[in-house]
Amino acid sequence: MANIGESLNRRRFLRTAALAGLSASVLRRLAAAEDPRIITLPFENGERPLVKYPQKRPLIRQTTRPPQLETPFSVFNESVITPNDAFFVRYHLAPAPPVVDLEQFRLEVKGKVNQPLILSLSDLKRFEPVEVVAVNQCSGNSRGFFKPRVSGGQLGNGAMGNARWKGVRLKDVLERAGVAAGAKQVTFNGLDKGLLPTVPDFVKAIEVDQALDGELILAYNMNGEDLPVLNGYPLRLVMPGYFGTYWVKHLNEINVIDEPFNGFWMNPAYRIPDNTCACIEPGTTPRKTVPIARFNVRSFITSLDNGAKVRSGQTIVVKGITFDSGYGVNEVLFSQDDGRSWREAELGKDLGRFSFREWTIPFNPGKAGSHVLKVKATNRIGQSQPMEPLWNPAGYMRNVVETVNVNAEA
Ligand SMILES: Nc1nc2c(c(=O)[nH]1)N[C@H]1C(S)=C(S)[C@@H](COP(=O)(O)O)O[C@H]1N2
Ligand SMILES: [Mo]
Repeated sequence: MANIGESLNRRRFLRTAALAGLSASVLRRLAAAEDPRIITLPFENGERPLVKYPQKRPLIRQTTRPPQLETPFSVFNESVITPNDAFFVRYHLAPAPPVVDLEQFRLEVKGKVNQPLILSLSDLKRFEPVEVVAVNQCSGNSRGFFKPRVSGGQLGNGAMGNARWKGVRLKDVLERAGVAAGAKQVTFNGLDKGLLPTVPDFVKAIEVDQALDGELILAYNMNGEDLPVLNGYPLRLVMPGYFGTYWVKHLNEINVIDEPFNGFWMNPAYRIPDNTCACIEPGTTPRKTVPIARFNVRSFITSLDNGAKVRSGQTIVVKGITFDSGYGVNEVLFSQDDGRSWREAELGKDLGRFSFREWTIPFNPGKAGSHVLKVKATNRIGQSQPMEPLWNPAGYMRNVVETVNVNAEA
């Protein structure tokens, strides 16, 4: 069944690509290969085929047009840095990814600047290079767990990844252009476009102050390699600590503007209830919304799957990951009795405040039977995770204390 569906989707993809006038070599480069395996995400209708795209290992297929791929959760147990070939992929507009010819590629910096710029990738590489290890996470990561369910991609926990990004400071480029007095926001646009002119182009906006804070990077390199095609080749915005929606891929246009930008992908899309929990009573509508912004705190057990078997009376080391928006997680608590008592886990190597951080703790289940494990992180400003899931209509920002059930056997 999966194979038939896959080849149908592939044919449709090829037809779309042909419509968009893509060359045969590009088609070969972007075509997805079938994979007979099915992964079942742990919620209703969670069956997903694995699919292999160029530069990627088999990943969980969420959609085909445009390609949207989720990272199998086991990858997060293998390394704190997510390999490029396992990194998730999110697009809004089909056909994607756009075809990029590096010779022709230019980044334009325009609008309310003293000196508009048109930069090739080699021009950009002459700015001072900088690196940051940072988590990219989709706003809708874990949406499939929402109850009541909400519309949008029914994602498991694999729409996130942690990479070492290298590029140049957005601040340095904007200062070369010279931000004019009265500038308020900066918008970012990539090369991808919808097939029909009625589809709103994917453009994101941030405040000028933020654009100039020195932390945002125009990245051309990911984990020591050129960006994979599906992760934004040749250039993307990296906005550490902020949800992936701002991390515009195939970035070719930066526009400085003097009034608030109100495009579709800032309003009505990608908004959260305007309160500290970004949550409302399930099934209701928020009175006021604001654009989604920084990550909340999350932590996961990665070394044990739900339903795993362990040996009674035997001590093992349980391992996981945690992250926040850059304040830094300074406490990870672990419970093996369904949250009645907690012990502090040991934090692993610090790769920087925007990175995943590993944690470990010895665990002895004691007697045979089922045991409910939980993990809860807190950051330096006291932000933590709720014991019960919070709800909002777009299915964003899930960060409930995660639970893993294990069975101890003699
Ligand atoms: N050009 C472009 N950039 C984009 C998007 C897009 O649709 N087009 N989606 C955004 C969203 S919502 C997310 S979560 C991240 C995902 O990054 P990734 O595909 O490299 O994992 O890309 C962002 N940048
Ligand atoms: Mo996203």
